[in-house]
Amino acid sequence: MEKYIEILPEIKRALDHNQPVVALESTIISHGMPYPQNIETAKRVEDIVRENGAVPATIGILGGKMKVGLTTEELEYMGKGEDILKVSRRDMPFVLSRKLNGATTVASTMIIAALAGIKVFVTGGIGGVHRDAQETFDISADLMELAHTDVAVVCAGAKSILDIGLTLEYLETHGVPVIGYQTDDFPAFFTRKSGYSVDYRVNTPEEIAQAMKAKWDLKLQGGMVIGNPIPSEHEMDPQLIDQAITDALREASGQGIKGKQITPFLLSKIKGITAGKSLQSNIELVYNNAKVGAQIAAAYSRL
Ligand code: PSU
Ligand code: MN
Repeated sequence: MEKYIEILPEIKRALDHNQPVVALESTIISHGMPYPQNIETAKRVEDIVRENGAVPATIGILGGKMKVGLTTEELEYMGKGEDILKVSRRDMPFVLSRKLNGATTVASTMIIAALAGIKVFVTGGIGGVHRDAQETFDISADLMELAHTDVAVVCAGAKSILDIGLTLEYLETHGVPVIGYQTDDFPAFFTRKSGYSVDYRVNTPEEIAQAMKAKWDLKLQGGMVIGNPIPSEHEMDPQLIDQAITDALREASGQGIKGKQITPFLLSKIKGITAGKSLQSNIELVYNNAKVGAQIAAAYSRL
């Protein structure tokens, strides 16, 4: 395994001593946000994780090695480099064997976090079932990973570029619990409510940690989705964001954008249409997730 994975000493030490560690993904840095806000955000997220009592572990692949924890130079390269592939589960064997560079999605970050022994992972939003999946079969590998890999994912729900109802159905089929952190409504990323209920509302990090422990004590394989709504003051106007999403989807279909390109394409279009407001909301919701994720990791390590 040493051939493939490199864990920063500080993170290794924390894991060896059962201290809280929070995994962070890198696709959000390389393909989800523009430079330089991507790097500023990634650094601030790490600080917030620390301020809330956990050690941050930003995950990515450089020179064919899975990195658990990135140095400042590596993190900056993730945000600037032109040769950073978007890497999900199916891409990992080749990015490793060809010694390439890659940003990890929710799916591949979960795989690497699990290999390192990290139980909590913070991101912005998970991938899901796309709106026209009946025809395109476009269902993110993130969902399958949540079915199989034992990592809890803190997110602000799923964006309505996806079909949120079908995404929740898929998670139910695969036995993935969907939790609302201090909410009954599954959050819709830019907005606090999607109109779909969560399976369980949980109000404290301690209670989430206890449910994680019960799940894995029982060997109920797989992850958990913790939906943490964007703070109200950073929420977007639902009509504005809906219109932006509709326009972006129309443009994507007009240009024949498909597969792994679709999410980055839509995010960048939506940012343009909303004059940057969506990016600001995106950044704020990740900060909020970092805080809650660190608190959950801290509670889990106390059990
Ligand atoms: N949602 C965002 N920003 C992102 C992503 C999702 O708001 O950057 C990324 C995550 O890394 C997620 C991935 O795992 O997109 C899903 O891509 P796909 O649908 O191609 O599996
Ligand atoms: Mn897809």
